[in-house]
Amino acid sequence: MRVDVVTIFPEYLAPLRLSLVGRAREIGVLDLNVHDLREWATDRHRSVDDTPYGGGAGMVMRPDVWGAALDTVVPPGAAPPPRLLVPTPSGRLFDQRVAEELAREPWVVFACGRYEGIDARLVDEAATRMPVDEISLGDYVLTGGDAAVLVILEAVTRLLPGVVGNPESLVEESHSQNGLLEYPVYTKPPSWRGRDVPEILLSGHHANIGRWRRDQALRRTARHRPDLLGRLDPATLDDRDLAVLAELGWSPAPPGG
Ligand code: JCZ
Repeated sequence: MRVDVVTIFPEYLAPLRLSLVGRAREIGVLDLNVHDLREWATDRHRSVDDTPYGGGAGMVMRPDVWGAALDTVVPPGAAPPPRLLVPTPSGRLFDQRVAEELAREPWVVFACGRYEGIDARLVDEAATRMPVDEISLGDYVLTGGDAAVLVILEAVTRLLPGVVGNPESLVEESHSQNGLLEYPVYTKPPSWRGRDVPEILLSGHHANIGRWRRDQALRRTARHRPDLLGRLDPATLDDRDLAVLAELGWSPAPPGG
């Protein structure tokens, strides 16, 4: 997978040399190129922003500088074109489904804004030449797109072939992507500061352990993410699930909504 990132803070992406993303680059499954937007600035001060039309606080990134950058990174006529991702709090929510979708792309370009964001014409014009997604990590405000790119790239890179040392963990993870939060995990020592590992996990009884873990996942989901319970397919819930959920005061929606 080829990835280009355009930013005014190329150093912000330095952690991408480390850890899992670093390994992905070493083994050649990720070709990551970081570009300094100011290379496409044309004035003496290398400025990339200006005051907003219509007034208001802060500065807006200029479409002409961004347009020149994208023309270089994505030469007109590049076929097939890359997917352009623009982090913004007003974008489509990033989640594991989007990560899996992106992991199948051969080429992704990130446009990292700062200040009050990028002139809206940039996305409109780019969309005439390539698929564009404005993408949000969630309902909170960052100072720029760079931290979002770090997060998105980590989530995507670990899905690329050969990056995660033990591919079984990806398989297990996709099994556990049953719409519930993860069950709690434990390791040695068996007793720590007066707290014992739940006895059932030491029992070696795998069916009971599986059931206990599912109960825990249901309880955690009800507590932290009740919105996810509403999205479960009732056909995936067995009698024991329904009993656990009923105890928590939750019952599935009747079919047909
Ligand atoms: C550019 N401010 C880009 C994205 N989920 C999320 N929160 N905040 C952002 C974001 C904020 C930004 C820019 C200027 C992304």
